[in-house]
Amino acid sequence: MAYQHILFEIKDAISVIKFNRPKAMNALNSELLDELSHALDEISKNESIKVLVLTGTGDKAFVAGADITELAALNSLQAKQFSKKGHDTFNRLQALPIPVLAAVNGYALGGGCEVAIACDFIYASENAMFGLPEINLGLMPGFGGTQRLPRLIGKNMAKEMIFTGKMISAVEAKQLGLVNTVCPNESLMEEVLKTAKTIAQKGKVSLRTAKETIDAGMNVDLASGCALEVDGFALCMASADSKEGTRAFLEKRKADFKAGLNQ
Ligand code: CO8
Repeated sequence: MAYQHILFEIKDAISVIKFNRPKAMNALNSELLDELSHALDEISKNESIKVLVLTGTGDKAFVAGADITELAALNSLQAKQFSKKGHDTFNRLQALPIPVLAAVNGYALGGGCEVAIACDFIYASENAMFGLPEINLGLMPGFGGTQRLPRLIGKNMAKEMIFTGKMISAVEAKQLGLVNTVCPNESLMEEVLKTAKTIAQKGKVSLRTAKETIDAGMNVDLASGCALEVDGFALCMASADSKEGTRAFLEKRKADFKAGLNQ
């Protein structure tokens, strides 16, 4: 597929997807969501990719939301379909069997904030701003914000952000646990890629199983979550990665995790 609205690169086991509609602050239109979905298909099929990074082109916006020009022309049924398309895409992003990191390099508003919080964690530049301003349009979040944000920062802080539509800075977002690390604007990608490279050196089976166990565990009670961990741990023990990792420790050398998922 020839991509018009995203840039999609793969280098050294790390894939970077850049939202690329700079004239519209990288706003998400239907075509962009289709392209993102297609890129996620490619990533799922490519065993060599171990980490995905999402960011925006330019230095002003990660993504400034759903495309309001497209949104304004929709009737209720079409809006439902558009919302469903966003949910399907972001659910697939969240369920990717590899870690997904958001490098938020400016405005992450509405659908932009929602795509960032569907990632495994967020690094933000100092000039990043987060918000769910749909209330200012007479709307409410429609790409997962009412569900993922309260789970991430707690119900009451999420309600304040959603009811007021106010933006918060990267530093405030870090204080809320929305962002892991705030970086100088010019070194954001360097910092994210450094972390992505560290993760890419780990075993694919243990990364996938840890991600699945954490995410599934968040939706169940503690005892059920712990039971998931017991099974996940046993699955990791059956992998060639665990043989390599434990042998490398005993031989006092660095582990070399080469095995793919089909070992
Ligand atoms: N959609 C379309 N175009 C946009 C968007 C957007 N979300 N955001 C910015 N743009 C465009 C502007 O219209 C402008 O275009 P032009 O140059 O042709 O006039 C260009 O980008 C630059 O924007 P500004 O001149 O406004 O730049 P500023 O630096 O002054 O302001 C802001 C930047 C603060 C990001 C400002 O543009 C803004 O507030 N944007 C809208 C933010 C917003 O409300 N986002 C939420 C959108 S709704 C949403 O995300 C719902 C998701 C769920 C949908 C469910 C499906 C039904």
